[in-house]
Amino acid sequence: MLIRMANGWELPDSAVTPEAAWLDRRTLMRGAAAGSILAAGSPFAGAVAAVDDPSAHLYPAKRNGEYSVEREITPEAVATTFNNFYEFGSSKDIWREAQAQPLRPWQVRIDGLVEQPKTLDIDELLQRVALEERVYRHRCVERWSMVAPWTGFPMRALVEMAAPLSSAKYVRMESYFDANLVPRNMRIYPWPYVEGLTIAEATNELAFLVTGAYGKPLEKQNGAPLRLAAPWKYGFKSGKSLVRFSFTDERPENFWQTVNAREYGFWANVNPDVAHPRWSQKIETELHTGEKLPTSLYNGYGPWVADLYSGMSGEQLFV
Ligand SMILES: Nc1nc2c(c(=O)[nH]1)N[C@H]1C(S)=C(S)[C@@H](COP(=O)(O)O)O[C@H]1N2
Ligand SMILES: [Mo]
Repeated sequence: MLIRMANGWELPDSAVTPEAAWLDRRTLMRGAAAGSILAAGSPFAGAVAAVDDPSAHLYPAKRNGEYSVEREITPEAVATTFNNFYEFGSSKDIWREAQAQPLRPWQVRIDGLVEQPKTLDIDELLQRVALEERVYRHRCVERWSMVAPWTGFPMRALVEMAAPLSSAKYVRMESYFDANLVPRNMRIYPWPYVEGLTIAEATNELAFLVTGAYGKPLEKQNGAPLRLAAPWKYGFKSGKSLVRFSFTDERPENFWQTVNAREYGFWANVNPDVAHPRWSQKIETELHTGEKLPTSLYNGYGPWVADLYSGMSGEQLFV
């Protein structure tokens, strides 16, 4: 079945249905129950991933207390069964389909305006960085939110390894793409998934490359083996299953911008006072409780990132 696209490319209807209809607590709790069965040893559980993953011994990593969140951490079973990962379908219930995502061998290509293009093996990369755990808020443009204990390393470390030339202004991030894994009805999308940050954003201390969560290697549905967490921006900025970092002097056009430029832009910083063309952004629904909570400017991370945007009033910073 083809998704309905009234104005060309856009998020499907599920994204605009009032939460009450789709963010059904019982559905989530059923997901939660499935999650606990998983933890008990289905073939998709972390235990099996640990055997295949040469870096599994790096988890759990020590928590960095500087990024604590006053809200409760979202239960793992919820965070791993309610996901956006369009490569595997447009519903939130794609965690089973996402098990088709390969994790090893995994090479990360670094190219563009750098001293020397290079290819890094994920496990070599993990040897060269210090993993830490950070508890971050995560706010989707569709108005659901969660709090996740990610494990990873500052993106700044990868930028330093890349040694970009001074002419580089942006980093374009590309997600893994295998047309054979994408369901037929999703093949019309402009793959691969692409996102971008300015170099200043990518080297801000909050920009975090995630390889694990909940004290274990990352689950496939959350973007294993390498995804971004840029918690002051709407969730779509944080690309999953990243394979390529290209340094460039041109602002990258991201996936959702290509899909619908009227509704999605480059900056996509969280702001409760700037509505999406089809819905207000003032309130978010906490995934595991269904509670409606107020959204904060920069998702509460203003002290870290507000300076990045001073004097940029001509830019659409919140779209
Ligand atoms: N490659 C890829 N990355 C992606 C997406 C996607 O569809 N494909 N969805 C984005 C969106 S809209 C959100 S909200 C987050 C969801 O992350 P989570 O499922 O781990 O909560 O991933 C982002 N990264
Ligand atoms: Mo999202």
